[in-house]
Amino acid sequence: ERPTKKKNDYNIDNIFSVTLRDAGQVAIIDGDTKKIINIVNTGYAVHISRLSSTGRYLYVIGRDAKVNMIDLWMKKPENVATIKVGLEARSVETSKYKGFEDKYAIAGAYWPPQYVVMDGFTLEPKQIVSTRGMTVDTQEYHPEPRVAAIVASHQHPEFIVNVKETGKILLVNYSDIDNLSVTTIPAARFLHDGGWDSTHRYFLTAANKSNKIAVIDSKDRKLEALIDATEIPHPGRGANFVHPKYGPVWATSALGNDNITVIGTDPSKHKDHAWKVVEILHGMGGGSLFIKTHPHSTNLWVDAPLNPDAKISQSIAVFDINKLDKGFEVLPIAEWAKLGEGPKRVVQPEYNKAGDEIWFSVWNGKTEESALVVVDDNTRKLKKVIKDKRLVTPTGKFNVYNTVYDIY
Ligand code: DHE
Repeated sequence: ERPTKKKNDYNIDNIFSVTLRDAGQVAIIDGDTKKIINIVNTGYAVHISRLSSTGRYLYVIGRDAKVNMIDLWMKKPENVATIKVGLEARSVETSKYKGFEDKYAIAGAYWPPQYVVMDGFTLEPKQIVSTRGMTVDTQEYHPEPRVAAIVASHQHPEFIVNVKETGKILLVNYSDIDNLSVTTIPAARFLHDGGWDSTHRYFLTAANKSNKIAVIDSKDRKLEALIDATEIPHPGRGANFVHPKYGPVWATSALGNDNITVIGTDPSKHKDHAWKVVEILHGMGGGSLFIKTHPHSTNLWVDAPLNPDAKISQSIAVFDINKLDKGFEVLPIAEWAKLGEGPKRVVQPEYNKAGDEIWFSVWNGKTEESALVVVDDNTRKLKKVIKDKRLVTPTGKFNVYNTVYDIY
């Protein structure tokens, strides 16, 4: 009964899926009008959203390992399929390689330790694969290595799967789903989150408690580098920009200190700087989770929602990429939202499709008022506060276009 053509007038490319963590829902928001299109029920303590490669289907994962598939072509986007892939999970992704658009989805579980490759249209499980095995360094058996970040390769029909406790990165080739072939790349223990470099060839991912960034060459299917980064790097998907001195770079912030580690990513034209820490910037403080910029912007935004100082956790730092030595400006995002009591953590910057505005969640307690704050990227001035009693504990936000095309 799914529509055969788009049944609504929404500009799907600029829709945002917003995690409503403690409600177990996502808010589908029209990025042009800033109006809520629908609130869709999802899994418990819902975590992240990813799009199918055509942008039509939205996949959401709950911490209870429930995957919800939402059809953005419907008059009012709603769930069209759902499955539980285990008891606890954090990650979901879709096939993006040419010829496999919208064909497969994958979810990674914390418990049981496994990943599940599914039919992208029905969520029917095609392969359930255990991640149990030996650790990368001591070669000891680990009974419950959790699946952390998963990204879809643009170079081969593969999913790139981080197995946290064993420290191994799996390239799961879905070209022949019945005879699955998996390349195992040793990296470092405690793999967590990560993202692509600007060319979408290299995947940079944090082995967070090892204080390392692993770089995977997804084209040649090998480990390109292991780079030191303190203290507990936490990139989200990281931020790509052209450094005035070092050329193309990718950056991560950290949980344990104020470091923003900047790594050269261009082995062809800036060979000397490739896979080296070219600069360490200093942000507002530790407790940072996410960092973001956009190819059309010269701003680099760094949050710090887990910093113990409320002045810091309720603000955002913004650097000018062309004047990094000048330090950062602090914008009091939570204050702009004019909310009542509560922790009001400012978390996860996300751009609109055009790259001219940036959205922040002001993440308050479950019974307190939260908000989304939209800032004009050019002027760094407040553009809009989105408030609605249905916006309970907003955290992650995923713009359709930027998520489909891995723009960050
Ligand atoms: Fe996340 C991404 C795991 C707590 C918000 N988080 C991820 C990813 C993993 C992960 C493995 C990468 C997924 C991918 O790319 O495929 N997160 C965990 C945890 O294990 C942890 C530390 C504890 C837990 O019990 O879940 C945890 N995460 C949180 C939060 O408390 C956050 C801040 C708020 C919330 O909504 O729960 C949170 N995590 C996020 C967000 C992303 C994420 C917004 C995606 C960021 C992006 O821009 O890609």
